[in-house]
Amino acid sequence: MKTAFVSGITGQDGSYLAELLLRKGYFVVGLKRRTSLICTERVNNVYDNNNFKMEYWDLNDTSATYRLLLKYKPDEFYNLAAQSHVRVSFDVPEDTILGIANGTLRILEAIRNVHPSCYFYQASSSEMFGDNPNVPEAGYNEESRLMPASPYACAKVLAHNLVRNYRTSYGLHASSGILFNHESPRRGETFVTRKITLAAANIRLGHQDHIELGNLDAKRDWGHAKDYVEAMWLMLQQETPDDYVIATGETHSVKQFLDEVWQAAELGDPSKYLRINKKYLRPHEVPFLLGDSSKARKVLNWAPKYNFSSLAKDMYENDFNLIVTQRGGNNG
Ligand code: NDP
Ligand code: GDR
Repeated sequence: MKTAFVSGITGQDGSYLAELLLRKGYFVVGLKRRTSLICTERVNNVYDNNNFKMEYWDLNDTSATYRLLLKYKPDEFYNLAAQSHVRVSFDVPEDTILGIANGTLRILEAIRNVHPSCYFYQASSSEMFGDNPNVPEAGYNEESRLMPASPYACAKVLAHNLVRNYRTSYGLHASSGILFNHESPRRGETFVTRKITLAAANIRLGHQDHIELGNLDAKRDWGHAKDYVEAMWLMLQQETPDDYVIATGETHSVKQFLDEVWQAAELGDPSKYLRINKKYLRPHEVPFLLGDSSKARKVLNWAPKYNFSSLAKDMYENDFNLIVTQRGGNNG
């Protein structure tokens, strides 16, 4: 039985990845930082599984990293932990950069020193491409120029380069998945897609009367997290470590996502419910992201099952059912 470490276990991707690995017969060790409130809701499905164990750990804790590597000697380490909110990274740049960049370095050093046979996955991000004015026609690929536009993206670039460096310098099996935006019913509530699906469900059920958003023109290549964790696993099943872009190859604006969800909710014209609030604008925006995942499709034989519409529908329907269960509805 293989053992896998998943950092960021309480997050969107960590929870889907844990479920996938358990289905594949792994023993999964979820690495969780201490929080004042219990926030294990996303892993409720796996918590009591005999092949699942939660351990306290933090990106900033060197001794815990060494101790746990020596205790379990995992076959695979998926590093998903991060302060992952781009706008918030402008408010807490040091925390974001120390966690993502130093934290990744800390894991790579520990693997190199005490358990070099462990395969390593790094959660790199499409945000690394930033505000490059010259987007390739087919979208960004593994060789595209990185022009990070936030403290978060700068940290991800450093971590991404460290992974490549440890791979070439020390022969570690270390791969980076350059994942474009991926969403799901488990997406954090302050990311724009989930904010929109939650608002639509609350408005439909009479619990809310408007939604406040920032920049509606930004375009993103949005996929489903369930499809994307499959790609993470595939990367660590390859003989040779490498970097891969994971994306759908379609881009849509925030406004288009809003329209799609409003249509699913049968709420009519979204502008009747919309207020623009400057507090959601960023000091520096990434206006356009589109990914070219042809390498992953060819080498990993990976392809997404969800598209833009089925993603929006899945998220809206889940939020509608969630709110009916939690709060009931006045007109649903
Ligand atoms: P989430 O924000 O949902 O989850 C982040 C996880 O990291 C949470 O479990 C969080 O714990 C944990 N974490 C944060 N800080 C620390 C710390 N100092 N020590 C230990 N754990 C910590 O992110 P996603 O699941 O969406 O993303 C997973 C990874 O993929 C992240 O690294 C993200 O940057 C990256 N990524 C995400 C993309 C996306 O579209 N979702 C696209 C590309 C990359 P807690 O629950 O306590 O906050
Ligand atoms: P992003 O996701 O920054 O792409 O990072 P987010 O959903 O936060 O923003 C997407 C776009 O929507 C615009 N926007 C708003 N965003 C938020 N959060 N709230 C709003 O009210 C709002 N209104 C408009 C933003 O300006 C932006 O252009 C996500 C994270 O998961 C990262 O960790 C990951 O690396 C990248 O995706 C790929």
